[in-house]
Amino acid sequence: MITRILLGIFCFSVIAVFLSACDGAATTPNSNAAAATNSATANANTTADVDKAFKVDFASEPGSIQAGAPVTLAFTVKDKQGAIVRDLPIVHEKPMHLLIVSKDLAEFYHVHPEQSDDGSYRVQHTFPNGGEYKLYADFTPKDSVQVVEQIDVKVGGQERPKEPLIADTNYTKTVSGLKVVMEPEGELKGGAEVMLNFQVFDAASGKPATDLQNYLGELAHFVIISEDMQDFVHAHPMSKGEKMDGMKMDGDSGSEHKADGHEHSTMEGATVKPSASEVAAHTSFPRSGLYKVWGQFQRGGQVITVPFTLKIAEGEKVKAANVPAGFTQVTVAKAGFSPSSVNVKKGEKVALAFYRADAENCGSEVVFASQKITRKLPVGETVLVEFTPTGAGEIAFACGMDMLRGKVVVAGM
Ligand SMILES: [Cu+2]
Repeated sequence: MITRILLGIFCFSVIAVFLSACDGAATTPNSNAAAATNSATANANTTADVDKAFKVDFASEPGSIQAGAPVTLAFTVKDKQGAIVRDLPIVHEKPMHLLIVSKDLAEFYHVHPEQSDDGSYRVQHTFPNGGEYKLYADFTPKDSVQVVEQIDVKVGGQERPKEPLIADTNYTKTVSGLKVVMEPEGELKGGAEVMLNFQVFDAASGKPATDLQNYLGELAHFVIISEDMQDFVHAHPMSKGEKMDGMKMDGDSGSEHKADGHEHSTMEGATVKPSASEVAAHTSFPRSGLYKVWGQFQRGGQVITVPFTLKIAEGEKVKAANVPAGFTQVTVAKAGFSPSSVNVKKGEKVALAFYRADAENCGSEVVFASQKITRKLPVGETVLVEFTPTGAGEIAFACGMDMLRGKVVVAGM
């Protein structure tokens, strides 16, 4: 069965001295946004009432999954008309990313289904234990935002005792010789934007680890899941020098993710530069409660998964929209601008009241390029934009990252 999707948003950045000339690589989480946009996937749609543009039929072979026995997990992506969606664009080197997580968040697997002749995406997996698991199938259909489908599965066989989820009091973890120190910057509270800084060290020498390899085209991958498993984020670092407000995303649907976007990555014949030993993730946790964060790094050909558990405090109540008479409210959320198209008559003033209810999207700015209007959109503030169009036609607006898009349609007469 497919459950409701709820995602957070991520804008990731790598801040590291050694990292140069990266050209942007932040993919964000997402989910079933109804609107097909060809913007990058920075925004997740969390509302359950949005029509799904895509659905996923899941099947396992054999049908009953047993602990210790290999099983094939098959995902068939279908569009609104029920037609099978083939040849999903490659994002982070794969057409589909599958995260398999046990209900207690203790087990975590990141695997990659591949397309088979019938159009389904399949991967073999062996669940080590019986019990309940959740599958997150993460893919980005052509001309769509990123989609994350959540699927619950029950695995038969011996169950292990549940591991309690306990918030870390110490953010230093050592896994497979890699010491990772996480330092959150900003308050860990629901809806607030926070920077998660990660420093990596060689555990044996204590020196910064500068021999990280690109894993799926990135220096690090982060998956963040809430205690109730509803919020899911699959995020990647962004390049140095690009800030959240002005960053360009390279996740444009249809475009292949650049595996060699980082200069330190392995270029044939070139000297491999040291990798960055610091990675930063700009994100926000949608709600209060416990979240598990898995950082994935690759070193010496081995993928190292480092888990953290964070306690997110209750956030502040966000002010409601305050729309003056005569203004049309345009809400900025993960699914984009709503409404995304506003009609006016020629000669009439355009009066829009932009309102961003949460930080779970990257829409921190609205830009009307043709009008030379740029406005910051702080969470909970109602921001008014007024201008009088000079002629008929469409006037586009977008978020600062050009991922969320909308338009004003000026009728001829
Ligand atoms: Cu993946």
